[in-house]
Amino acid sequence: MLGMATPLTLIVGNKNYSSWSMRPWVLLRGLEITFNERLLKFHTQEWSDNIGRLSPSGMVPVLWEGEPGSGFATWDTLAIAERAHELFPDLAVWPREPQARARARSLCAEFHSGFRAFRGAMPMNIRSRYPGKGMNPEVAKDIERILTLWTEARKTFGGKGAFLFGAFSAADAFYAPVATRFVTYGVELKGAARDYQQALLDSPGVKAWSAEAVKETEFVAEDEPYGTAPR
Ligand SMILES: N[C@@H](CCC(=O)N[C@@H](CS)C(=O)NCC(=O)O)C(=O)O
Repeated sequence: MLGMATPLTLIVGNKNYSSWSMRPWVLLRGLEITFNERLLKFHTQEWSDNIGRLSPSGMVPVLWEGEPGSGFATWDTLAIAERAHELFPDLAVWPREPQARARARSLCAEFHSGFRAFRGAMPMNIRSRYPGKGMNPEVAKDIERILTLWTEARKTFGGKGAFLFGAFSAADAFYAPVATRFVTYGVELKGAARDYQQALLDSPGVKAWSAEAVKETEFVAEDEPYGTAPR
């Protein structure tokens, strides 16, 4: 694992549900960057007692350099990816080739600000299986666009590597929760898109996050449009 003088701490939410938290966690882990984790579960006393101090935006994820709460904070997934890029210039958080780097940023930004139908109807829920749920014409259009982004990036920039831009990068971390959603909602992929999805699911960061997600038992109603709260 690679380290740096100032310790890093990532504040995250529930691993089963928090797709935004998953992204920087998978990115740092995938690039073998050493960091501490502080998990605040949604709708708990621990969340209410700490979120104001640990998150300037009141949301997760947040990356702290130094002491969480008094060190230097970077919040929002896109900003965290950029901060990691600056802190670890040798690690290729973004692809090294300028056009590939620009395209990787486009893919992340497009997901960050878009795909609302898909995100709303198929919220991340790693431990659950709801095949067929959430599909409608708007969601199908979003999925088609995602698959186009994946296959074009693989074809143009993938080279011999298994990821969107060859080696694992922030772009893959951004689409990790998409790969797990396709499993949850039984969206079957074909060809290059399927191969890429599998490479992502098999990548060390995604495997490690998912292994912890499936052990969680908390039921968060707003992320469970198809589930029933346990009694
Ligand atoms: N644009 C933000 C989105 C962060 C976000 O929506 N986080 C959710 C969890 S996945 C959250 O903190 N929700 C708690 C709340 O809104 O109170 C990012 O990219 O980091």
